[in-house]
Amino acid sequence: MELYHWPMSHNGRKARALARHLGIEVEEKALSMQDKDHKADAYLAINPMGQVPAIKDGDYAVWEANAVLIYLAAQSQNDLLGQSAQEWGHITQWMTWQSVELSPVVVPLHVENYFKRVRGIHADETRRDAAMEKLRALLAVFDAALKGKGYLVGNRLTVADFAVAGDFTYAANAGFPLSDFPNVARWLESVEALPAWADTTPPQIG
Ligand SMILES: N[C@@H](CCC(=O)N[C@@H](CS)C(=O)NCC(=O)O)C(=O)O
Repeated sequence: MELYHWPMSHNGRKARALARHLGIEVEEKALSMQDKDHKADAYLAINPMGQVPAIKDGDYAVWEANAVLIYLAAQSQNDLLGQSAQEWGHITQWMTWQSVELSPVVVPLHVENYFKRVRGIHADETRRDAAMEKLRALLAVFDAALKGKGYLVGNRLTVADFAVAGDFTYAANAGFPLSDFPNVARWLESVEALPAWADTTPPQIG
């Protein structure tokens, strides 16, 4: 099984971390974004969206990071996919929340607060402030959901934690206000303590 990623990619990171956490033998294939490997025909045949991560397993391919997580978790007997209809509902809820609500807010903050800063480019303050306001609203919801809980669903690690934690990969670099959301900060510390999470920390830039 091949797992296509890019070392800086927070979406690729969560797939790499889950594969390592489960001890699944995957061949990690690092693409070069600079060389536009992700837009080359050979890769578009695997993921026509031209994004990472994606998995190729024989003739089978799957892309969209959260779908990749489900495919990886389903490779072995474990309880990362939930143990009941209720857990599966909540796992899907948080994975969808990450993809539809959180990710569109996190990406502009990566750009404005981190990637532009290390390149010496001025941030677009209007874009940054709008994203930060939305992030605060989302973190308030997330923090309330984590009150009194170690993990998001069933009080144990599931694919939902991997799915959402990917978006916190650059939380410090991009200035996420985690000190105002103590349950989120505590949850993130638990995920960051996983050896597989630490092993997939992206290279620091700037
Ligand atoms: N919704 C997709 C987003 C994937 C995504 O945007 N990946 C970034 C890297 S973090 C990428 O490949 N960007 C290159 C591009 O969009 O051209 C997922 O969750 O897999």
